[in-house]
Order: sequence, then C-alpha cells, then structure tokens
Amino acid sequence: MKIIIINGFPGSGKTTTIKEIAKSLAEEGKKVVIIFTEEGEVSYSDIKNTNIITKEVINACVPCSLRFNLESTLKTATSGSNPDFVIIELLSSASSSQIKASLEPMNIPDMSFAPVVNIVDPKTFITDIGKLPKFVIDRIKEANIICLNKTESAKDEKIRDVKEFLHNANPDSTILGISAHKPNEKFKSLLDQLLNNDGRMRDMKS
Ligand SMILES: Nc1nc2c(ncn2[C@@H]2O[C@H](COP(=O)(O)OP(=O)(O)OP(=O)(O)O)[C@@H](O)[C@H]2O)c(=O)[nH]1
Ligand SMILES: [Mg+2]
Repeated sequence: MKIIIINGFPGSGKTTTIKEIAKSLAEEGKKVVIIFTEEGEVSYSDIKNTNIITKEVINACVPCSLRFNLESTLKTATSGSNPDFVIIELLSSASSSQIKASLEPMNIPDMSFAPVVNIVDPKTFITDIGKLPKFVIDRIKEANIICLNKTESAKDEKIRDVKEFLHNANPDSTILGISAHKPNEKFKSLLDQLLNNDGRMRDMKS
C-alpha cells in the first residue's frame, strides 16, 4: 500500500488533480482510498468508480487532532480492504513531513510513501518571498514534486517566473507544469513518478 500525500494552497486544484490520479489508477485495476479533510469548490461526491473509496477526516483544524484522526481513518480504511494506494488531500497548513512521521510507526504491512506532491496555481502565486506566508515556503521545501497546475490557461511568462522561484526555493524538487483539466504528458510523468518512485528521491529533475 502506497501513500500519496498531496498538499497545496486552497483552490490550487488538489481535489481535481487527485480525482484524475485516482481515475487513472482505478482504470489500471488498482484499489484507491482517498482521504480528505474538507471539501472545497470541487467535491469527491460524484466519483462512481467501484475501485475508489472516499473517507472524510473530521475535526482537522488542530494539527495534533488531524494526525490522530488521519491515523484512525487510515486504520479503518485499510483494515477491511487492502487498497493499493491511499491518497491524502492535506490542508496547506499541515506539514506532510509531520504526517509521514506520525504514520510511519503505525506498522501497516507493506506501507510505503510516494513522492510528496505540492500543487501550485501559477496564476495566483506570488513570487515574492517577503509576501508569502512562511507555511507556504515550508510546504514547498517539503515537496518532492511541485506541480504547477492550470498551465493550459496561465501565461508562459508567469509560468516561467513561478518555476524559477520554486526551483530556487527547493532545488531538489521535480517541477512539472500540468493541467488537471487537460491532462498532458507532464501529467503522465506525474503518474509514473507516483507509481515508480518513493518519497526519498533526490536525483530527479523536471
Ligand atoms: N483552468 C483550470 N482550472 C482548474 C484546474 N484544476 C482545477 N481547476 C479549478 O480550480 C478550482 C479549485 O479546484 P479544487 O480542485 O477544488 O482545488 P483544491 O486545491 O482542492 O481546493 P481546496 O480543497 O478548497 O483547498 C476549481 O474551480 C477547479 O475547477 C486546471 O487544470 N485548469
Ligand atoms: Mg479540495
């Protein structure tokens, strides 16, 4: 069972991206559990695929209760069925490193972590370190893969500026320009990396 953590600023497209990832995995016959803390603009309620189960984590506003509730949700989700993938949509205020550290000792058989993904909307992203909240920089530094989403409708110049900023903030990350609305080659590359790499990869470039 591989855990995929998807983080990112509100409205960046986490849910839309996760639904595309889950659909692709389910089409390959994989069993997927999606765990989310609260539904934003896009909801999971219209998923009809029998290979995909969704679970909401409640009372997630305090980081320690988020960790506790995630652990118990993960236990329930994995006790009955044996999913191939668990995808967690994380609040941008929550640290993926802390979540990984609290899930690792649960001793779930065959548990592994995919690269941690952070989703960024280049259209609204501010490339000024002085104006960005610290937690946004922390999330970028924790990510193994940073996806610039909505690239089908963003200006090339803005995409370039944001990519350069993100590369300087986290030179070890793989940066991919994707569109969850129109999945492209880079979206396939994201899927490949989630399937084939682990959270420790440090030698891949975009
Ligand atoms: N143009 C464009 N819009 C997108 C894309 N992906 C998502 N969106 C839109 O962005 C908005 C937010 O998408 P969500 O998937 O709800 O984003 P989220 O990060 O899960 O948001 P929260 O759960 O509220 O933090 C919605 O209106 C989506 O339709 C994309 O690839 N291109
Ligand atoms: Mg969402």
